[in-house]
Amino acid sequence: MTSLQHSSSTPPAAARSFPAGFRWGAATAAYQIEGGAAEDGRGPSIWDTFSRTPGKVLGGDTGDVAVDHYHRFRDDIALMSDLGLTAYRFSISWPRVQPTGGGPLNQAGLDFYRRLTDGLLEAGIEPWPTLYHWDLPQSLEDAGGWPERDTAYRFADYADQIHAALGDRVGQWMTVNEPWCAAFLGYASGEHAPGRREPAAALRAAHHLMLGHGLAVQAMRARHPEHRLGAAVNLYAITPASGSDADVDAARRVDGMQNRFFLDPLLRGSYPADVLADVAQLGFDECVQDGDLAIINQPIDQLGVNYYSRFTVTGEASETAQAVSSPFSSDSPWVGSEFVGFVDGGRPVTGMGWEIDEGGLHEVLTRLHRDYPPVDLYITENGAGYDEVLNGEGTVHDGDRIAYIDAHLRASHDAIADGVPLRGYFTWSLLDNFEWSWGYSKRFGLVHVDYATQRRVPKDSARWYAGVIRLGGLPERA
Ligand code: IFM
Repeated sequence: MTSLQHSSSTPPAAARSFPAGFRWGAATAAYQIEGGAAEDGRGPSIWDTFSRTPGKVLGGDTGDVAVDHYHRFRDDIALMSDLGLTAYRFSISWPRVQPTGGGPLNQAGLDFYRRLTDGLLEAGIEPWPTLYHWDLPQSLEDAGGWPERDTAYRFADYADQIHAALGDRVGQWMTVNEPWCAAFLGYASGEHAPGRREPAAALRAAHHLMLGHGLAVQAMRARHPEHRLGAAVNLYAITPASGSDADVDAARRVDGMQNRFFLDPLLRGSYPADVLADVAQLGFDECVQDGDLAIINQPIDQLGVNYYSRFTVTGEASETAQAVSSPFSSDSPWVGSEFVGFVDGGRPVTGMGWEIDEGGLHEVLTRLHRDYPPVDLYITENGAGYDEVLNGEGTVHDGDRIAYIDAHLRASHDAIADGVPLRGYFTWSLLDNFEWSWGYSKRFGLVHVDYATQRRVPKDSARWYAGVIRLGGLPERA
């Protein structure tokens, strides 16, 4: 019996129980937790370069040490066991296993993932690796990065080699995480590595990320047809600020670029015609070669949905119409030449300033089920970030996070009741970690990490989530 488990042997029945086999997980990503940036032959990534560039990351924070998961992974697996997780989503650091983005794998880096996956399996926790969570080897960026077609082929080669090495013990694979962020935050707004502000290049990056996904799925499918393969996309619920033509069209454009630009090629094998028209002046068509869409539209077994918030969108410029903690800026040419702004939707927000709307998750899930070919769905990220400190008792009473996850789990349960094939839920995140351009200022973990000592302390949400997992669902609200 562990500190996070209850002592009674038979939990009460959950009023909202999830189906048998539902995966209860938590998610992390390599650069955000591993540290060990210069160890065992790991090569530099675009995030090493970006975070060391003054002014790019709050407080000048880097992932050099992060939460030292590279050395503490066994303790972290013990924490997962305490929580009762049945699955753990993590990412493989491309530069750790293939330091320059080409050639044979780095044995020491690979061994780390062997030890990690073996440790998870010994603990009865299913490993869910993601192959790309934004840490592109710097050498590949030096050669042009994701806007270059060759990067997709380099990614497929890396995926193929990792799959050959770990496919005997890992049967669930996600290719790319949130290609929208990698492409548009990395190459259009420049808020993420590599920090470029080239909208046309961002569109090419998006296409090549998806092409890389398709090529990787082909390679992995050929080796182990029984493996379950997919990608994780970040989807938003989008509402026009009013019924005006300008607002409705702005919502269409944002939905097109944020959601459909990824869902349509992945699940239908075509780009949305309206988005192509919106970005026509950027010459996107030129990078799409014959056969690419068929490669991108490989049959997949599962789609990962990362959901955090809803955007309320306007097409009418005003003083209040501005980006509300969103990566879009009012003059983003990549959502078309017309104005697009974000307005306050009047909902409570998390510590990131992101509006909390669990109804949006239900909307996203039911839309996928209704409008796209059938595919198993997993919520591969969902959670809330706050500025948190340990209290006088040495813990964190994170009732806001509990309320957030509880509400989103209830919305997920409703979606299942509505027929959505939702098979699992991974909260973001297991541990507090490096929140990209926010550095260590925002905490998403179920487990608090003291960055000076690396001491881990489960928050109230960890105890609460362990109870949900043990119950297999949620009690009816009091
Ligand atoms: O921390 C990130 C994660 O890496 C990708 N999805 C959103 C999370 C919270 O911002």
